[in-house]
Amino acid sequence: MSDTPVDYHQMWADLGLDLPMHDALLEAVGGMYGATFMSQANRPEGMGYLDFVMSEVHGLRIKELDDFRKSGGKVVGTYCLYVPEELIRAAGGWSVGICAGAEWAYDQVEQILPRNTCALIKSMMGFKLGKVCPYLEEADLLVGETTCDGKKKAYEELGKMQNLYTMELPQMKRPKDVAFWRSELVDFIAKLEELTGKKVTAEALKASIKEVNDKRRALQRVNAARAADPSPISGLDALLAVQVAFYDDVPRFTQMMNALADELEKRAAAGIGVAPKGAPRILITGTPMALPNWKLHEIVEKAGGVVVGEEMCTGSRYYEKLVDEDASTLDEMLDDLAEKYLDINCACFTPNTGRIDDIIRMAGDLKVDGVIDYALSFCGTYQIESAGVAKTVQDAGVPVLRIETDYSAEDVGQLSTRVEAFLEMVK
Ligand code: BJ8
Repeated sequence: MSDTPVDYHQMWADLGLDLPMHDALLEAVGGMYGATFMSQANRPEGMGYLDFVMSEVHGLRIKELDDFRKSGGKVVGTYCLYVPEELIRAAGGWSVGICAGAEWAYDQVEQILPRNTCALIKSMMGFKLGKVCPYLEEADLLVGETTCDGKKKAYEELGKMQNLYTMELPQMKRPKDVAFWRSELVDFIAKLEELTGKKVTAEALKASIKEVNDKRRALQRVNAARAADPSPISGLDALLAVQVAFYDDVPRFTQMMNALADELEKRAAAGIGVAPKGAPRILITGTPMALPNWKLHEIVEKAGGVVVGEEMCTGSRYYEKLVDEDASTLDEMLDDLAEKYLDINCACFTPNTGRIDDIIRMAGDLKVDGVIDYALSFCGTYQIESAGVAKTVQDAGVPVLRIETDYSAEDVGQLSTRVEAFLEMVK
């Protein structure tokens, strides 16, 4: 970590970014980050690493990707949890999750996509059309997937602008669907091998399974510490850790998250928290919160609550399940990968009862006072699940607040009022 600021404008220009717009984006995100994260009281010292990563989010990390590519490496950009990072790494590539958490270039997006498209898809398109995302431009290959209809069709448009491969994801989880998904993994390996020029060997895949599992285990430790009252880490900081997990260097991130977990475990044992003991404890479930979407966590925590868990793709769905590490042949490892990945609970599947089971289990483990069901506007799958989720969780004795929103700041006042009333009620 050096104190001397580095000027990355030439690197961004070489990537084809729109420099004035990109400067404006960085300034806006930097301002938001300062106001949202640095104003929190009594943060764990280990968050210094994530503060640093965020301060270099389009700088040092992009330089690392740039250097990797200049030495012959390939970068693969992904948008969904179902795309196995283990396979990308086993083929010698680096995987980066592409952010889609801010409104950008919607005027251009709405010339291609309907206005009533969810914010996540509009943002994914806006970063491309507005030429402000260096991760996108560093990606030698983007990987889409047949999850919701909006994403599926938006990938067709994105594929006209960049090298994009789409994986076909089944919509059910029967044995024949697992077998089909396994065959998609085999095709994906062939695509990756063609891209990187490297064979996916059993040895390489075994190593990458272990490496990615280690990352998930570190996040499990960080999140397990949130069961303490008071929670030793804010929901905002814990959310940030998972958001960063999608694009940071894997071994380095794992090491830093284990150090953070060591600190959190000590804080929990000593009763040190970020909010007073007894502050309303909230579990959030729903659509993912891609960087830099911190809106709902900020609202909850500014209102005096503490978010202690996220049942979402930027939360437990990312780190809870591990790939079995006992396999020794490529075939066995593919079986394990297919099984683990198809076990993720997404509303694009029918039925999706595993999600509700997870919410109830997490609500108990984390001793939550209330659940907030969060759906992006125009996300049909999660919006339709919302009523059923609320009923089952309420029947289990946990109060639920249902929220539908987008990435704009327009409804922050109204949402704050509803969240404040909810926190008052659950206590
Ligand atoms: S595994 S949740 S990351 S698909 S919010 S784009 S569903 S209309 S994001 Fe997702 Fe993979 Fe599932 Fe997770 Fe469509 Fe809904 Fe928009 Fe969504």
